Amino acid sequence: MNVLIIVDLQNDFLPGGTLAVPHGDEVIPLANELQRRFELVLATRDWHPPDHGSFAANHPGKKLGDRIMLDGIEQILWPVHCVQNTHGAEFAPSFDTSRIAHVFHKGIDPRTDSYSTFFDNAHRRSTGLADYLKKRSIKDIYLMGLALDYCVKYSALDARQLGLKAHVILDSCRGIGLEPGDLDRALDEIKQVGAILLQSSEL
Ligand code: VGL
Ligand code: ZN
Repeated sequence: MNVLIIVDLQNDFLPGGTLAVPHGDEVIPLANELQRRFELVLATRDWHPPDHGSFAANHPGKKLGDRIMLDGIEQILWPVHCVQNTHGAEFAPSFDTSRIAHVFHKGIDPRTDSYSTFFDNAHRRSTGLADYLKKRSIKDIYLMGLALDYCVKYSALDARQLGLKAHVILDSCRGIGLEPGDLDRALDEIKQVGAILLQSSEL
């Protein structure tokens, strides 16, 4: 069975959102179109409580982009984004969610961030996606969405660690690019672990 996993197409990651990924909205028509070519469509949502430790606003004296230690691991500080049950955390209005079989949530624990759609950044807590795939004997996944250099990248790395065949549909992703070169470095890391980069036209 071929599976499409659509990562974080939420208002806060789109232009006008609090953690807008440049040109993030451009992948929505592709997300809608690509779903028809897959037997199973899954999606993820970044889903933070208001007191989440990745928000700069929750660390007086710290600013956006600062790096701190959070529960034993390094954490970049972000703007408040994707707070549970707020408009920013909702899927983009033009994103067709009718074919999504299950939505996995991540970043729920206030003390640990979670970029990957499989595990939190400390690899302590699972989102349930790995078990979901295993139960259905799914060994092959296709990833798309936001952001290429965070959630998509770490999902591809974890997928490989789990022994899954992981594909990243490049033209269906956009990155944050906090530092110059981040996007190229993300692509290198994705390739290095043996994930396959492809374009939607090759599907
Ligand atoms: C993401 C930064 C913080 C992402 C989530 O979805 O890529 N990036 N939280
Ligand atoms: Zn987040």
